[in-house]
Amino acid sequence: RHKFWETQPVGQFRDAADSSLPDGAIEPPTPLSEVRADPYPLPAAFEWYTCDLDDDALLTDLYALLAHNYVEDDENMFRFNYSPAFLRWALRPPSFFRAWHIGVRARESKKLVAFISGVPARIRARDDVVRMAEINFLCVHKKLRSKRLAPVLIREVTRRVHQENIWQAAYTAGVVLPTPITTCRYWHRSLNPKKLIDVGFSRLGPRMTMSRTVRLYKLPDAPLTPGFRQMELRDVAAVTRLLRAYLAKFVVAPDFDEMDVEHWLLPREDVVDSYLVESPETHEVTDFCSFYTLPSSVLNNANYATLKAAYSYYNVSTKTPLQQLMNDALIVAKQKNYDVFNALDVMENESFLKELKFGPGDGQLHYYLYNYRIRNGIKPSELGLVLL
Ligand code: NHW
Ligand code: EN5
Repeated sequence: RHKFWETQPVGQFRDAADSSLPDGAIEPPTPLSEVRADPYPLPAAFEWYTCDLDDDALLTDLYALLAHNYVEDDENMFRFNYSPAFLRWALRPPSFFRAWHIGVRARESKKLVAFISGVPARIRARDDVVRMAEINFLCVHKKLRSKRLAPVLIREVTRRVHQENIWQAAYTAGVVLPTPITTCRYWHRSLNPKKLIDVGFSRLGPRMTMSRTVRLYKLPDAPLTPGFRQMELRDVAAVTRLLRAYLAKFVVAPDFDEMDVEHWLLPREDVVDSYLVESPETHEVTDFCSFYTLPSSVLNNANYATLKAAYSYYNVSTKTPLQQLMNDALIVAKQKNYDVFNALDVMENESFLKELKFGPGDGQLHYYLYNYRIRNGIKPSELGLVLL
């Protein structure tokens, strides 16, 4: 069934019933001297190419590869369109490894035809903080599909991760592989319902007119919570404290320090937005919310080329009710001209999705760990990790 995945240290479907297997590493690390020293062989027409994201020309090529060949929805109506600035941000967190930005080029033309990446992260599973790689942006050009290139890319990134003495990884996918730790649902909150309907992202509900729909999704012009403002550099310590305390509640979550928070959560225009509530009396930071910007190309539509989507990232409420905080997030996203606000049913998101008029999408997101078993998996509400 899974000729490649059957050979890998991941939860195998056949072990699912066996609850005697312990949590933690599936196989032990091997001595670094035993990690294969040279890259896996590629078909002769191709070569490995370690990408330098400082290089604007490379970044443009990577952007184009993904814009034309990355993830689509099940009806091929939309395709993720990560911006160059987003890719730089996503791939260069604190202590990133350049060797983990792995391209494949055609030997002759030097055209970039495939890619896979990893970034380092500390991820906690129950009480075990583990150094992992977060693997993302696996992509093979449409013309080179089904030739078993993906397993070569995955083996090669694994080898380069092992060379850094890291033996675990986290990744998400829309497809089912052996074996998800949990399966999440995408939810969508219309901000610009007319455009969403025009491009086929959503449909006019039964017994609904366009004007009733527009009214249904209307939002105030400005956030409602007193003290709601953008996060700034001076807030990093306070936000780190809030977030660490909050993420401690989940079974699987990142172990963020101040450097991580500065990188992942300080606002960057059209990449990541973060807001907090500073108490007007005590000036204490009590609540936090964030979203990242990931547009999708609209395929085959005469009127629109892109959909501007915000994706819920990390949110923490200690004083402002989470629903009110997220309503303010919707309001600022609307102000900034996003068409839709997306969220997964992770963390405590279930508590506001229906109330704030999110509807379930047709897509799922499966979460995976490599070489780390979590017996019986977890529920989406026990997951405190959002990958880009
Ligand atoms: S998920 C997004 C993945 N990208 C896309 O969907 C873009 C559009 N599709 C493509 O570019 C986020 C191709 O279809 C891809 C497959 C490249 C997906 N993950 O080359 P073949 C991520 O980036 C398996 C893992 O012939 P292809 C996360 C498939 O099950 N495996 O297929 C990435 C089969 O194996 P099997 C996937 O269509 C996580 C084999 O690939 C997969 O031309 C990576 C077929 O290969 C997927 N999304 O190319 C794992 N899709 O055993 C990281 C298919 O079933 C693991 N496959 O026969 C950890 C590594 C680090 C460890 C460190 C200790
Ligand atoms: C991880 N880094 O399927 C990336 N998106 O629901 C890899 N559907 O946008 C994994 N099909 O439901 C990515 N509209 C896996 C996801 C791939 C992309 C994907 C889904 C998620 C999506 C939309 C459009 C569907 C178009 C036809 C959808 C309904 C919205 C509606 C709004 C009003 C209230 C009810 C719901």
